[in-house]
Amino acid sequence: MKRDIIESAEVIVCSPGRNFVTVKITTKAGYIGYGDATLNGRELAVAAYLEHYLCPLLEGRSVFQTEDIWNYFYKGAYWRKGPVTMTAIGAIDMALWDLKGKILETPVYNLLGGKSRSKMLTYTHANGKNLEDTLKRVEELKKASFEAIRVQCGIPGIEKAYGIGEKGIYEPAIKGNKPFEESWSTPKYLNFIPSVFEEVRKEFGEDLHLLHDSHHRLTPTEAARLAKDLEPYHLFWLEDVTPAEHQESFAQIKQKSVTPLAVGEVFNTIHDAHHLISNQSIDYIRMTVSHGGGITPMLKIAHFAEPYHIKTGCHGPSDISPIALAACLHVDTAINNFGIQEYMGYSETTEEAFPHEYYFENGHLHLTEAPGLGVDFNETFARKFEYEKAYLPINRLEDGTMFNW
Ligand code: EZ4
Ligand code: CO
Repeated sequence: MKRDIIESAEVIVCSPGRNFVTVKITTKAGYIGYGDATLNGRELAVAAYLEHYLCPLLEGRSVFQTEDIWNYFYKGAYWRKGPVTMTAIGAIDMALWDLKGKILETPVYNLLGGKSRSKMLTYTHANGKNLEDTLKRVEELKKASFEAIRVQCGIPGIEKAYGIGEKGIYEPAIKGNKPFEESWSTPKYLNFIPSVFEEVRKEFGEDLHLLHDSHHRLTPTEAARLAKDLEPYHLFWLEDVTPAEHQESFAQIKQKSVTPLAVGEVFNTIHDAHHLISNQSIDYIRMTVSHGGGITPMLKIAHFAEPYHIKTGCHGPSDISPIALAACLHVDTAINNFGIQEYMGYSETTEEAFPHEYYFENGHLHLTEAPGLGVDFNETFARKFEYEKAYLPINRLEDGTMFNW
């Protein structure tokens, strides 16, 4: 029996710690590969796309044909791109790479170029309600060995700003039948944020890598002001300064400031970023391996970015499962132009549902020699937690105008 021929592909929707959509592909010889199809707040749309349209076409295909299968789904749908489509394709792609590694008894990174490094510089989030709280969290994360920290802070006068967690845990999707409403004032934000970084540098010195996420809220002019105001604090990067659909915006910002720019967590194909890369308007490309169509396209994007001096900084929120995080880490390990890996961490329930080989130590994520992606799925345990609808928040200006979240 040929070990690489697919017998079946199944979609599992459940909520071990939070909602996750997992693809399980089984070969006729009994090998099992896993992919992550979680798209925060839109999970069932991806599950339906997979169940009705992609999974039934996999039976009889060879898991080694990642390039042909990816294009079969991408070109073959006629309707291209979009987060739902690309997350669905991405989950299958990831599961196929997992299977290739398991069948060949080697970690996936060995199939992508081999080991380019032994560990991945990793950043996590400090989300304080106020300055004091933020400084405290930076201190805690430094003690926990992080060398790179994304610093967010509650803004005086804004009741519910982006990225601020209760008791240290930040989870943007909230269970219920309607999105939670946040509010926003760009002037208040711009007037306050530089003072946060001034304080963080004063307290912790120059050696810590500091990052910040504006979460798509500024115009190019406002973004340039912030980037310039933050220059004295030498950020590792400033993330998502403008809504990223408009690629030309970034060239304007780049001309006005030397603060490094990162973007890409909502991109789903190279066509969202090709001008950004070829015009050298950004410093880091941040696509999510799962939402960007999987390992196959992420590898191409990283290679495309390399001659333009652009490094990767893959999105690694807690709303992609450990399977997708592992997929990031295998790409990170294999490419030359790796920059940094985001890592928000998971609840104990999520950890139990997805036992994994990767581990965090001394500010870095590490992979082992385990075959495939090195993440298992404890299906019986995970299925005990039923899916519950949860939405990402929406965001309004203080006068009620709908704004970018
Ligand atoms: O808002 O993953 O950099 N990280 C982020 C995340 C995203 C969420 C959306 O589901 O911006 O927190
Ligand atoms: Co972000």
